Amino acid sequence: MGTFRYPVVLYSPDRSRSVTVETLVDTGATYTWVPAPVLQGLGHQPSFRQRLRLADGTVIERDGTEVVVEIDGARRTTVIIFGDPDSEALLGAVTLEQFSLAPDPVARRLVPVVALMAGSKAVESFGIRQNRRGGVVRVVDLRSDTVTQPTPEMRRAMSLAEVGDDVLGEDPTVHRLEERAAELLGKEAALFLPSGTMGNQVALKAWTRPGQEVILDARAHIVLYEMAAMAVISGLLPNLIPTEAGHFGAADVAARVRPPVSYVAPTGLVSVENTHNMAGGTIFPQERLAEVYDFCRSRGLPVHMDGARIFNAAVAQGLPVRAIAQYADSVMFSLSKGLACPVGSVLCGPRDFIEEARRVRKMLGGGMRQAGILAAAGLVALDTMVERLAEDHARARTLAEGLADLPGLRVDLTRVQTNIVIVETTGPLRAEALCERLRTQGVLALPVGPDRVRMVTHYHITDDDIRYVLDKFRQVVTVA
Ligand code: TLP
Repeated sequence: MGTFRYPVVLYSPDRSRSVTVETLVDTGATYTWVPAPVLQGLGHQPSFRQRLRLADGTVIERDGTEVVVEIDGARRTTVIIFGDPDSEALLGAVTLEQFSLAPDPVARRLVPVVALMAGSKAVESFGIRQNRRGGVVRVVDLRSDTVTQPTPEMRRAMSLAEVGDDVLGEDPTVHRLEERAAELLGKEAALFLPSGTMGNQVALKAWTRPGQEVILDARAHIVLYEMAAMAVISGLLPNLIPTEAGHFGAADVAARVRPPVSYVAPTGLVSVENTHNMAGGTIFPQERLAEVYDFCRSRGLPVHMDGARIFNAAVAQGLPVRAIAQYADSVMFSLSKGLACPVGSVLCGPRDFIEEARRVRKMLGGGMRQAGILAAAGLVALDTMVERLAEDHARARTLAEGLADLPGLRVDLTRVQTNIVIVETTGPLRAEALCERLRTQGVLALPVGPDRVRMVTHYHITDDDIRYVLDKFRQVVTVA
């Protein structure tokens, strides 16, 4: 045990360049100091958040990434923690086991890890600015839960994933994810896709034929944010239901179903969104879903659910996800939002529908080859990231309640049911300007209308971040 100088060879991310640094190695804590400029010079950037347990039991989060290093002639993949060596003596107190094992993707075995620490300059290069005293100004990114980074466990699973050519049906990890998803949602089969948009559009095309109408909410993601794909790809017309909270009943559908006559476009599908993004993460009430589904069945109309955030709906209602999915013939859910995967969504439904969806996915260029690398993260997400969504919901609630008290802002607290908070501006400060002011204070939010700002809580947002955001809001709304 002790601290001594030691040569460490560090490689650039593509391994084309290397630098040897003589650095202090602390054998007790198995960490090494590496000056930030060295890491920056090699092109390293933080790529995930790492939870660290200090000797006193406190858990902190820091950015990290993986680098290949050579120590004593042996190459290994190791974790870098981005911190500020001047102010953070704390890593010295990190318990050994936090850093003692990590998978080596090349050797496919666990190897000892040396944690390296980069100074605040490297953190700055990630978009986090320094204040005048040299401390770090943090950035709290509430623009979307899509900004989440894969967890270290996902990265490990990805690096070790068994893969094959999925277009040839030979990727065992994709198969495992599809089987797991189908089982969880209570459907016969499932299909892994690169995005939620593709999942929705594949479903629309697989259920309908050109020249039909789709009944759905007027602010559905499929209507507002999918590039008119239903018209372009599938030749469909939307038949819109204007809603306040994103949900509707059987009577609303009944009023829009076209009669079977030769001079109107027939209704081909009904689509629901749960949770509803633009209504503020609202849950489609179970009784209404059941009512819509029963009505559609009686008319022979399929129901698709854009369940990008269905796990939020399930956790918030204390229901198994299949209890929600039972009221739709097909359900698309996203892995890359609150579940923190880098890429991916899954479409679940009857076997013959999924077979057709597989053909449509290929037609749209969504057939992926060694996709098990991505599916591996999905499997970790389903095991580890679902129950914790309750934390995001609690934080969204705290944020919404704090904002509701501020002048010039209005929040409909009845709509804050999951991880989304939509705040309306009521004074002269409009959404764009408010977001710009917040940005200069290190808080990122998304304007979703002239007077509406959306904030989404997620895996990287802590209780302290919420206090910080409320504090910054207080400052920016009280400055004229
Ligand atoms: N939503 C994104 C943006 O596109 C608005 C976000 O930041 O919330 N359905 C719903 C309900 C969604 O919210 C989204 C993405 C999608 C589908 C599409 O998923 P991706 O982005 O994977 O194509």
